[in-house]
Amino acid sequence: MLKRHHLLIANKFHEDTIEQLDQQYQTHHLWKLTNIEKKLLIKRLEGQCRLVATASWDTDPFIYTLRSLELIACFGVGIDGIDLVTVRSRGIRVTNTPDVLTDAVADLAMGLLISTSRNLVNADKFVKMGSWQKSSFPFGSGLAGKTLGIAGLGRIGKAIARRAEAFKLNIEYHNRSKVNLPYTYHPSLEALATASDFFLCMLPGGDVTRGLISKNIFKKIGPLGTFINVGRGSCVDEEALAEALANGDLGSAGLDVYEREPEVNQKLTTLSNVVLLPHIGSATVETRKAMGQLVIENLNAAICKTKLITEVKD
Ligand code: NAP
Ligand code: 8YV
Repeated sequence: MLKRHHLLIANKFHEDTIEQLDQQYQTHHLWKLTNIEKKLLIKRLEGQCRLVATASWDTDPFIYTLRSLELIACFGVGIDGIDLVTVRSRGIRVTNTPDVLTDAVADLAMGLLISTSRNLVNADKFVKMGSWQKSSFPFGSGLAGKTLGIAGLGRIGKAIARRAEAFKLNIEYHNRSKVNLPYTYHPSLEALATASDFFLCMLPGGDVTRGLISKNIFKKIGPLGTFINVGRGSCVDEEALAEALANGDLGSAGLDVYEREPEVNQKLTTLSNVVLLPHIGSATVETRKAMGQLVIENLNAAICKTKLITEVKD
């Protein structure tokens, strides 16, 4: 019944979901086309297609050339890949996939905390390279009694805090506004960094947070401290981070996200005091399936003219 509706898919965000969308809609796979072919497709779809599906943190700007566009259904919660100025000025609605990925991302953040504090990646190499027979592995640092500072105590930040409580960490945080939870609030990132043994960024991307975490923050986290980023790479001055890790201003780091993914600052890849993951916060089979389901439900709601399930509101 829905097959008569056109759907423009910007990128290959999740194969299983795209297969399901292919069955329900007349889909058009934008990422497979040359620029000339894209232009011709958009011209052909004008007036007939009003729906786009895309990854949330990255999209193809060609989607905005479709003047009949009414809804962008994003796969992902952080919508920094979407041109908010354009969508607001044209009244294009946007949906994302909050909550269904919160547990997976919070689990990964805890994984990075333990990997960095106990040096797990180097410990694995130590055993595999036969070094255990020749020397002993250096001690790590414990979590219990230390302070975890969370920049961005939103849905995922709170889920991390709940997990961290079980590890006996003391939780402090910074947001633009205070939340009603018994954690210490800091009105600035600098104050949070000063208080933190482990400073964890769970901030969204976009212009407002771009480059907020820089040299002065790393100095305040300090030579015994750890910086974890599971939010967005754009929040961080990556060059300053690599320098702080190399010169000892910052003790260690664990990163899931980067300034220019999938490119990673070459300096970071040569350091042994940083754990680097390829943006896998939500990458479990179950979570990606749930994210895809939410994309489909939002598109179906738009077609049926019922309330969108998870519309992004300002
Ligand atoms: P959320 O519930 O909207 O939480 C965002 C938090 O950041 C809020 O508490 C917000 O509080 C705070 N915040 C926003 N802008 C700020 C600013 N300029 N200064 C200080 N605090 C600010 O979102 P979420 O669901 O937890 O997701 C957070 C982000 O995680 C996403 O946007 C995405 O970038 C990232 N993410 C990464 C992965 C991964 O795979 N690594 C997966 C999912 C999500 P205030 O509004 O009070 O400031
Ligand atoms: C990505 C994420 O969407 O939800 C977000 O904001 O960063 C991730 O879940 C995921 O990598 C799929 O592209």
